[in-house]
Amino acid sequence: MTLHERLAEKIKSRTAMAGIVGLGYVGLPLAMEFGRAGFEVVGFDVLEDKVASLNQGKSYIQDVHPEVIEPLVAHGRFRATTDFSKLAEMDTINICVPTPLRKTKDPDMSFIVNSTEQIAKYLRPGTLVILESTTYPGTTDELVLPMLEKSGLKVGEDFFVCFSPERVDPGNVKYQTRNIPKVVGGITPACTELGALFYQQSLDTVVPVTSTSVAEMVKLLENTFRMINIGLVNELAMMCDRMGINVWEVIDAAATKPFGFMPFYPGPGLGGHCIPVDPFYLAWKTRQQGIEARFIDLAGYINGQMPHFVVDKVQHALNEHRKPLRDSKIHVLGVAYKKNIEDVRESPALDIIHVLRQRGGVITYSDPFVPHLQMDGMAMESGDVAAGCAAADCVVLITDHAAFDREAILAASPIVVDTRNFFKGVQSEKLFRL
Ligand code: SAJ
Repeated sequence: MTLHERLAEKIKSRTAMAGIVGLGYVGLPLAMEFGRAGFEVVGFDVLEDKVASLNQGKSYIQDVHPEVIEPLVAHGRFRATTDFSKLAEMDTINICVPTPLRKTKDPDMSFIVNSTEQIAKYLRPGTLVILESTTYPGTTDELVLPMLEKSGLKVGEDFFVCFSPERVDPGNVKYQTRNIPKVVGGITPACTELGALFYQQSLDTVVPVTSTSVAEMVKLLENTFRMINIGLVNELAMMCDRMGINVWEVIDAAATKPFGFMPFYPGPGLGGHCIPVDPFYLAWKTRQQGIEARFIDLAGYINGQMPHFVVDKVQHALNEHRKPLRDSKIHVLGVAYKKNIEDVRESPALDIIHVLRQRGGVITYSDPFVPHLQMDGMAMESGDVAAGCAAADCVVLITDHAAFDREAILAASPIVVDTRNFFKGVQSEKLFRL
């Protein structure tokens, strides 16, 4: 029996030991799906406290509920460790670590490199390694594979390597890890076959593609598509503002077109750790090939302008009420990067607060998902919505959390700048829309 056949048998019988490196919003839900499918799963992370809480059956990921993780831990189906030597016992290893951008918009590959170094140290014949972290096309072939081949093992025969993009949408109740189609591409056909077979044991739909680069590019197309279309509607919003046209009404009416159109909406800027980041992995790589990713650069510029556009809108609203921005009290509603979640990474609210302060604004905020906010060396606490609005000279709604009460906010506020069309259909002198 070849190593390929033996691994296939272990996967089909679910006796393969499944390792996951990186237990965040991607790795932990994946570990749960592998565990629920019957695999014994070992999660690897560098953070002791995360490992300790997971081994007590506690989850720190909003989409992983106690009733899922507790039984898996209790029945020994899932355990977490900081001991990377245990990688030597794994038959499959998924790498689910962050791929941030540096301030220079260059990729920070350190998490992938450190994880791969650990895997290379303990790599055994017959192991399947799958990179899931979003990255530039070529990473798996050019960076990960050479590090693993230092072991002397031959890919496609002794061990197997794939790339499979993560498509986790935190907080999305309809689409969770199990029912989101999973694209997977291997270094060799045997790698792709084993990668697809592995995911087929736990996930509803698997989409094999012919190479790791195709799989890497699929993810970048998905998120670049979003980022550029958001940039388009943000530019449209600035045009409509100048022409006195309600951009929200324009988009809603355009969205009635039953084919060939997909609505995107203007906003205060682009937040999160995917959309503002992923396209610049592609831009960085194509620049090395002598191709400028002009759509990406332009959309990045436009999206980056939105926080300033919002601050100008606040200044205009105050001006209409004969108030300078300097020393005015501004109450910010919502600081998370999108509604109904607690993540503030890359949130445009942080940029807006920073610029408002630079222009002399005195800032308070309310966000039911973000009780504390630390920025510019200052610690802020989320305050009561009605009280914050009533005490302010101007309220600016940045994140349209469902928990916010439209009527109560409008009643309490002297002026409201609405960056999300949260007050759709409401007519009021107090309201200023993007
Ligand atoms: N945004 C707009 N206008 C829009 C849509 C989004 O301004 O029309 C803003 C959001 O407010 C946010 C940022 O863009 O600040 C990103 O929003 P997002 O809806 O794209 O949410 P993310 O960052 O959580 O993106 C994730 C991505 N998932 C993965 O990468 C696996 C993305 O591919 C999904 O399409 C997206 O969730 C989703 O659809 O929710």
